[in-house]
Amino acid sequence: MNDFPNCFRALCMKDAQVVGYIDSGASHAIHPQKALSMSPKASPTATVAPAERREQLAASVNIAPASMANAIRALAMDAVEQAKSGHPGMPMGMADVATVLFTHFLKFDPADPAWPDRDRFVLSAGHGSMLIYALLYLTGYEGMTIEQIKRFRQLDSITAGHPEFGHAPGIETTTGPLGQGLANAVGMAIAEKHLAAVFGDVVVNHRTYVVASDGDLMEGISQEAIALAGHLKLNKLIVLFDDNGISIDGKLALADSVDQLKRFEAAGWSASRIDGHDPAAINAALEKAQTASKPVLIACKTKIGFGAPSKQGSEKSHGSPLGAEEIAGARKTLGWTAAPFEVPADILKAWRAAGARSKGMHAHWKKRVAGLDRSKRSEFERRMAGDLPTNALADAVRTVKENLAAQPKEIATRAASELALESLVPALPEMIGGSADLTGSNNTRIKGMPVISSADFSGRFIHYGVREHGMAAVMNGMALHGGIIPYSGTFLVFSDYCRPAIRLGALMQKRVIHVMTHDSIGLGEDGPTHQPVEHLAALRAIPNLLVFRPCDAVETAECWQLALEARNRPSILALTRQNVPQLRNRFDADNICARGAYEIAGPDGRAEVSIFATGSEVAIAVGGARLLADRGVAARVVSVPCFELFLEQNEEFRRAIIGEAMIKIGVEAAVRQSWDAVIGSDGIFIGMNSFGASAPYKELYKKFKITAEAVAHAALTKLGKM
Ligand SMILES: Cc1ncc(C[n+]2csc(CCOP(=O)(O)OP(=O)(O)O)c2C)c(N)n1
Repeated sequence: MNDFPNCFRALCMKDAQVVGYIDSGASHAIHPQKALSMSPKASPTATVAPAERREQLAASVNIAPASMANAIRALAMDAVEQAKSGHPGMPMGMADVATVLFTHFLKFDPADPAWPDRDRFVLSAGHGSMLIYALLYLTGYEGMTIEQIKRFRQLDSITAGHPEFGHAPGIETTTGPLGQGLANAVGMAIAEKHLAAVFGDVVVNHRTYVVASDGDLMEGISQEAIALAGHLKLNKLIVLFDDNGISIDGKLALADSVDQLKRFEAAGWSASRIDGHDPAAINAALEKAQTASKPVLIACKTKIGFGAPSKQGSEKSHGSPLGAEEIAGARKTLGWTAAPFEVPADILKAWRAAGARSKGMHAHWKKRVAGLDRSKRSEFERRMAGDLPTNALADAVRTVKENLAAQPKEIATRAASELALESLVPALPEMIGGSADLTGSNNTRIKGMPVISSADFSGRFIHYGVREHGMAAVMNGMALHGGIIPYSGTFLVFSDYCRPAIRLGALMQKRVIHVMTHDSIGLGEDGPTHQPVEHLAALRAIPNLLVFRPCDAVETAECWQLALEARNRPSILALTRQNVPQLRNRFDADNICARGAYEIAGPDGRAEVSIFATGSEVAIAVGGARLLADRGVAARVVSVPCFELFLEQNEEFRRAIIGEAMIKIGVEAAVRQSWDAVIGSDGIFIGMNSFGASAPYKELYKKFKITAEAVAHAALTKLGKM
């Protein structure tokens, strides 16, 4: 282990034989054979990175990698001990792998954690959070101070129990729910390929590295992510598997006997196994991965809790403090004499040098960006900043609404969504669509929309396959990467299959748009397995998620606009399979859905009854109001396309919308839960309280008594007029 620096020096000397050339005023070096094989299209800068990395290695490494890794181990032990909770075993086991990655391969600049062309590092095994906190501290990220490490898992520290995106610089995604990070990384790798295809590898050329554990690989979502990555040949995705054979219950063999190498190979990956405590082997595997033509799995055989005298290799080091005695023993075994939370100056210096490794590359990258054609540069910068193109969205929505005012359409809201997309997709090049094998049903692919494939990543649409959970997490990854607004489709009933990823998207405040069609019993014949009943309520329960259920084609366009403008939250667009009438026939320049609810129909004078409805049930509510009018009862109808936006409005607005009618009725072909906030606990609710049934949809509405007649009947009964 200790002779690793020498092995590295040997590598560097080998690199002395490379050829040099000039690019953007910067001198780089590449292997002669690579220079020969480069296609005219490929930028020379695309292949230069490994050589640059090796060059920089010599400067930074004069401390044995084992000592650098021990700094991670000591910080992990000390922080978990001080917090009296946490997971020391994983950081101690993966310290050697992380050391080689961060000191020799990872392209990153602690001074600019948001550098768009940095390599992404995803700690999918988020319980090992002290691994990333230690790395961020050691490599010199501002803000990740030793004080923060000492305050691991304490209120208001940036060192939360599991890594949280946005809390500390250098954390690319929130992890903890196993499997999610791995799937996010697939999204990041797709984003990289797409943006490189659009803007060129002169400015977009980075890798995505993942540390994943047994738990990550046991989770079902990992299969979805791995299969998609293999299919798309994401060769810049490198998974470092912490192959320690231990999980919480004990030996992995208790529950799992999958041959992971074969599994990954079967999915189209390149897979190998190495000794995860041997820096030379780690280095060789990572070096090989730089030129892979497929995604790469490196199974790193490690010992959980490496160095702990009695707990190494045992689940006892997984998720609790080691204890003073064990820590003292580990310090002895590792030869670590520094006091708790102290890193010897020479070791810290070597780490800081590793943190400065990519500064030259960063500077060269900036020059290359500056050298871009002006409009391309500003477009690249706009997209990476997440800004929408000026006026493009408003103009696109305006066009759709003007057309609908001129020529009203009685269509399903899923078809209205396609209509909106026909204007939005060309106007917003950052939109990348998709579907989990329901493209024709979700209407998420407009005519002529090119598909992303392993041969061509410049497309705009992803066939995710039947992989809803993976799809939702991949979209989070694309949004986290930046430069892309992902949207995709499935049936609303399958939002359950996406829920963990939707929740994390909301927690991370990412703009991800989930088109979910077939949003009620209105889907008809497919029956109760496909008819969402509790799903709207369940989605509305997720904080920071916007759940839109537009009632017609105009509302659908407006809800699309709101979802796209919501920079810091994901959205659900719940859309019908069945046709609905266009209720908004007058052109409104304003986005009437923006405040979540509005009166869509009402009497001239005071209303005795207020009927609130969403989606396809708004037309039913309007029908109910008409029947009431026939009986001399004045009723108003309020469309509520988005509960969350409505409930955020000030009290005055909410009061005005809720109105003063004594009788309040809610209509939605779903369960009542979430409706009391609008109609009050004494309001009348017309909806579902059981699963649906298989039949033509009009019959189902009658069977479940979600009809204009039922609305009128309920109001008249309450008024004593029946
Ligand atoms: C989806 C999900 N289920 C369960 C857990 C709780 N949990 C945390 S770590 C872990 C498994 C630990 O085994 P492994 O992934 O091999 O990590 P190691 O023990 O090697 O650190 C579990 C079940 C979780 N974080 N996420």
